[in-house]
Amino acid sequence: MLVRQNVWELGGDWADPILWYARAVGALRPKPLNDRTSWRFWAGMHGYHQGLWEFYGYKAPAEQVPAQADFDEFWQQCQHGSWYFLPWHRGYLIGFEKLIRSTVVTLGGPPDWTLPYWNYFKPGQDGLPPAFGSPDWPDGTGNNPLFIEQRWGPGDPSQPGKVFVPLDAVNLDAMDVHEFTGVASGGDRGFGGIDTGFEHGGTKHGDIESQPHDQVHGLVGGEKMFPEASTRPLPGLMSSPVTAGLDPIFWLHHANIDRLWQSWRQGDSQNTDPEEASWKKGPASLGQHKFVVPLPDGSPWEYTPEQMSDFAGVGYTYSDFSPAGAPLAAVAGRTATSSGAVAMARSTGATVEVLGANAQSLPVAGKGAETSVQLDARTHTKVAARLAAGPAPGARAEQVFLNLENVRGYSDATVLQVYLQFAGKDGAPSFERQVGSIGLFGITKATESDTGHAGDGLSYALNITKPYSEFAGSGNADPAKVGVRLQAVAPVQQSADVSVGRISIVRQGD
Ligand SMILES: [Cu+2]
Repeated sequence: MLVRQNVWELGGDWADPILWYARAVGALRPKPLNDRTSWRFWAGMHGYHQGLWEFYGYKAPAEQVPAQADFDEFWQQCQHGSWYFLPWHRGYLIGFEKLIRSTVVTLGGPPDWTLPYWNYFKPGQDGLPPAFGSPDWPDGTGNNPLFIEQRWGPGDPSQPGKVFVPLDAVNLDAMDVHEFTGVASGGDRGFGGIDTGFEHGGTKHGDIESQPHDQVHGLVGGEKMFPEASTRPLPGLMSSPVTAGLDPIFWLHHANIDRLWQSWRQGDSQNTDPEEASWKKGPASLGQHKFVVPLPDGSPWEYTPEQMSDFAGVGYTYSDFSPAGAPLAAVAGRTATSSGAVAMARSTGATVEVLGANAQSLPVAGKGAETSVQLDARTHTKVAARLAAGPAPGARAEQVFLNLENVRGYSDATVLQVYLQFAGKDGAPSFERQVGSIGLFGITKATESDTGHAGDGLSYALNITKPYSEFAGSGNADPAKVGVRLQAVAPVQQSADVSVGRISIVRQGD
């Protein structure tokens, strides 16, 4: 059995699996764009953007993209904002790992090469693995193919390409959500996402996709700012789905997300993959695009979510399934009933009701933005009573969500920490809680209208049940106004035109 290992624990910055990965990447990079086994062909299967690829030197203007038949069959397949997010990426990783392994063997390396994973949550491992942040090979010669200059996330500006994941911007809250499939209407998005057809760029991301997947993309890729106020920021490769597959770290990040999927399934008997035929058989069963990647010999391999869901049959495992690799510090926004037990969230068929919303579209620039949501007093009283009583036997747990709807703009790397400010009655001091963070990975694509997409932007749902319970149970809560503060991890440029169309608070329950 092939075992995918923790990249930080392979036995050195340039341990053999990393060195062979670098050699394979170096061998696949110069291959023609239209070769099904080239580095760039594989990145194009995730997403493609002619302008950015040419600007960054991944495509010469005269170079031909794959012939139409190959382009249509293989390219631009990545599933985001969909319950296919996890299974599509699992098959994509399996195919990629086979290609790298066969390339490693051709170069004289080990026949059991496996893709390592990067678990940024594990203490001391939040930094980009050193081999990826060094312009040089271990012998000091340059041109290390694992090094990418266009990583503009947090780090030491004197060492471009070497970044870290700030742990206060990421969390594993999704691991406590028991339902795979979520709701699109403002409640829980589910661990794995909402029920869609083939969805290359959906606007409502599932819980594990939103966090930590999207955040890590934007935090590693970052963006380059320009002094001219009118110039839009440039996304780092990892910051946008149309360039992410070009960065060799992409695959180690996705191996970690893939690991978390299996870790979730092992974590609780309630955590199961969808049973619907439309999920199991994939979009091909709906008459839509199939999931297909080339094998190392170039022949197509079609796969279904059902095959990907059978973990015993996928041909690999992981060295460790603990989500963080160590106990995690408690996080503020968790789902909890008044008794402190984790609420069981049955999303399907639940009632979703709006408690209140802010008045108008909110521009986000510089350090962030603030607004407030006025709550309907009667609905608030009902929610407060249900949260205090806890769920009746067999009933759904009452849950509360903060929705950030129709977020638009041109800054895929932006990460916003989200805070709620609750006011007390009669001038009692307000208290503030961080309730999560959102990463705008995919926002440019979601903002531009194209065939099949209206340019509605991305929409997020954060579970605020715990802080809301605290607020509602405080005895002198003033529901007239709940403050919402968005704090940017890195300043948001004016030219990026980031805005939140509407911010609402909704309840979900019976
Ligand atoms: Cu990704």
